Amino acid sequence: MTRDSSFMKSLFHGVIADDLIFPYPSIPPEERENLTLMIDSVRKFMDTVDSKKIDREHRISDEVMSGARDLGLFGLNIPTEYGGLGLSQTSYARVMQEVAAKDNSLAVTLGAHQSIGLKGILMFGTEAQKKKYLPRLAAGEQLAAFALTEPGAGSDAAGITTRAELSADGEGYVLNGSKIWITNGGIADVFTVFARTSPQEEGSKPRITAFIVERGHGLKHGPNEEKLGIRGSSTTEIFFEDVKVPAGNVLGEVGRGFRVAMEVLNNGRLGIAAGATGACKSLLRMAVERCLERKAFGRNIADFGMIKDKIARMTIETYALESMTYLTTGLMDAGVTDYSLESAICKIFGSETLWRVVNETLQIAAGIGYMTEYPYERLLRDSRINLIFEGTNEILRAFVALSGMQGPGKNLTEIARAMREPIKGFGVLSDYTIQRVRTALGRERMTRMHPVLMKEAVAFSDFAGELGKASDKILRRHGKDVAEMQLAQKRLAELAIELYATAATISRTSAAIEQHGEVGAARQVDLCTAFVAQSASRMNRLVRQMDDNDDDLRKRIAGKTYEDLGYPFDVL
Ligand code: MYA
Repeated sequence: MTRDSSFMKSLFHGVIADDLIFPYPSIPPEERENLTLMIDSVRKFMDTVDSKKIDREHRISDEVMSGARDLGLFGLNIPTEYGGLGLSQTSYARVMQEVAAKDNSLAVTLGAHQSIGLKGILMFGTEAQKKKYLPRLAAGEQLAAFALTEPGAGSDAAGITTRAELSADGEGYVLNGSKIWITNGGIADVFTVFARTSPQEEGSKPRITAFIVERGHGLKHGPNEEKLGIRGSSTTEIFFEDVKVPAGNVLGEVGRGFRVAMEVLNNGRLGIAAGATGACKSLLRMAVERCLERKAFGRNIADFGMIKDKIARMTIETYALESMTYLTTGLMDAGVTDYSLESAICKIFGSETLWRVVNETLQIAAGIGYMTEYPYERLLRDSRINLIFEGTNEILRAFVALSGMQGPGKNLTEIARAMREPIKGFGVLSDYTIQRVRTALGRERMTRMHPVLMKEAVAFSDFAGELGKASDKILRRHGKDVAEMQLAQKRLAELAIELYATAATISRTSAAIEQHGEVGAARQVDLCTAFVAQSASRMNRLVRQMDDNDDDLRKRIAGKTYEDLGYPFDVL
């Protein structure tokens, strides 16, 4: 396997790239030592943060911002030569996990700054751009924001209409348009802005260019939006009215800005998974504390089976989320360059796990969970956004399925061509036959797990075969209409999400057994066994529904409800 291989893209091809995910990534000892110290300081600092006050006042106080600055929290992922801490992806995620465990408004402010706001400069900036912008961003003297979304372009990122035209003197670009829901919009000084640099033409994809725009260039922002949650973070509209940006502020190549946006988002989505991991762990602690102190029918509620079931599920899913998040950051640290599917999967799984965990924690807290005096309802409000921003979970499911099928799809096109020219196409046909036979016979197996996890690995390998078969079948059945088959895409994406979570959990647990022995790692083995069993039953259902489903019925019902503009029936 090479650095540009993706574990999940290989899996869609029916290949289990064991060597990418085994052994489970670990942090080098010297980095671990620094990270432990850092985590300790961040925890102490976060204990001083009053989240209730932030939520009530709709702003993060100057003291909190300055405490974060002192700890270097604005320059975690910026290399030391530009004044940052130069943390690896794994250490960055681990620190953001601690911040999000305590306060989501601060996590989102720091995340919008580093995960996406300045990430374009890190990934695509020239040396001059890095030298100019990164030191002040690292120190937290300036904040960064990422400006892509527009009123008519949310999920459809390529549909933006903000224009950038070459200025009359040819020395820069003039930007006109507006962006909405920009995190840090009211407080940032440096914006990564995406604008079209080709005229708007019916049916043709625009050429998009990324720019570094300074507030001083003339960009304006609207008032802070009133939001359901993460109320301490700043979310505003921003406006460009003849904003002149020097040509030296083009980020990456002119016309290649869509790629900049996608690569930044691929990277940024892991911040949500890391934050969700932190939030889940802290909710679990709160839920357990509540279970142990609350009595009903003369007993602790922790004794009741239905409560134990909730706590067990929350623990199992948090374990799987943590496993996949740090598998992915480990892959990135190892230099793997294509992690777009893995990071989208982590974002979906992370945001949905957190949503279930926060909901169950509130349920365990029951009456007090609903009262604003306690933190549960705020945590519920704060968590909801994760299913929406950095790509809604719906568009990301479509992305996972379509992007995953792209490889097998290309294969099928080549096969079709080869069948028209059987002699020239012999190589392609025989390769394809070998791959299909391999998949059909189920010879692609996970082999590098610890033997204790043999049963789990067999389940993984079996369902991995099903993913290959399912994508093949969907592509043959729908051809190029597959882009319209969203329910098939959803099932395929869900199968892929389950598989990645399963693989990560097996890999991490294998490493735990190797390190601590079977007895020492017994708890992790239980979590892994339970997760894989639950996941396998979900995968079974998904595979069955690939052929046996009521998609058409549901689409018909939705169609009628649209026609009636809602629900038309009354009992009386
Ligand atoms: S920021 C705004 C977030 N917005 C989005 O995420 C937009 C979602 N939409 C998209 O991603 C795209 O429009 C989709 C494609 C995917 C739908 N990596 O024809 P195409 C390539 C690499 O499919 P479209 C926010 O919310 C593709 O291969 N390449 O494109 C901030 C093709 O290449 P080629 C990719 O149909 C909130 C080309 O692009 C990718 O137009 C603040 C065209 O593809 C990819 N992913 O749409 C967050 N996708 O031409 C703060 C496509 O070569 C977070 N391509 O074949 C803080 C966190 C911490 C707190 C946590 C607390 C718990």
